[in-house]
Amino acid sequence: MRIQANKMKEMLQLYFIMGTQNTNSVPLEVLEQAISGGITMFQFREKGRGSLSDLAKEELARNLMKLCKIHSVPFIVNDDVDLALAIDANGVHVGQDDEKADQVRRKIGDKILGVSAHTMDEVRKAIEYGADYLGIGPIFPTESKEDAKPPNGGALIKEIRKAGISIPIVGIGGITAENAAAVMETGADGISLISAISHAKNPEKAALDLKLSLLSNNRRK
Ligand code: 3NM
Repeated sequence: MRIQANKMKEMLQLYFIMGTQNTNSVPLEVLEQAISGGITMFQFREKGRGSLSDLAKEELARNLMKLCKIHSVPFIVNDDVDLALAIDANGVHVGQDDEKADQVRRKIGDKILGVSAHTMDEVRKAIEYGADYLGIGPIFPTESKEDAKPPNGGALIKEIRKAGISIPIVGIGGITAENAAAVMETGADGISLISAISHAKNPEKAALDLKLSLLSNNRRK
């Protein structure tokens, strides 16, 4: 059975993304601290200069996933469908330049499928192709993705909601504890981020601060 939208929205609240290229520390330790700080989902995104491949990538993925399993944090693999299937991850996230979402859906059955979208056309296609959630960004300028588009994600999330589309949405790009509430106000169900946690001196505190900023946003509603 495909994941239900309300359960998906809960998982998206504080969605941490990381690969070895995003930290100078030990990835397992960063993830462990992020989990202690309260992240609700994790994506393994091993991409860009100096990233691992083949067996080294798979071994790290397995170790990170083990940690997530212990703490009941869903584990998503970015782009690499074969890896997600080989290790039986909870799902896959693809961008517009990766394998097409309808093909991915056929391969992964009922596992979670996330799709990055940057236009209304991409949003509608992703939904038609079977996305369980959309990643919309960048909301703010980001240094974690070399080919990131100009920031405009906040406007797109508002447009999606104005069109009456209720699919679970997570905002991405330059999100911090200071601007997280503004992202939620556009109509997002959660925030996803790399550097706000992976570059933090204390990833546990960074995750906690992000969590608190979401809680204070809920109270204002
Ligand atoms: N995707 P940080 S922005 C992985 O716009 C990714 O689709 C984006 O990293 C998109 O939280 C981005 O450090 C990088 O800004 C997010």
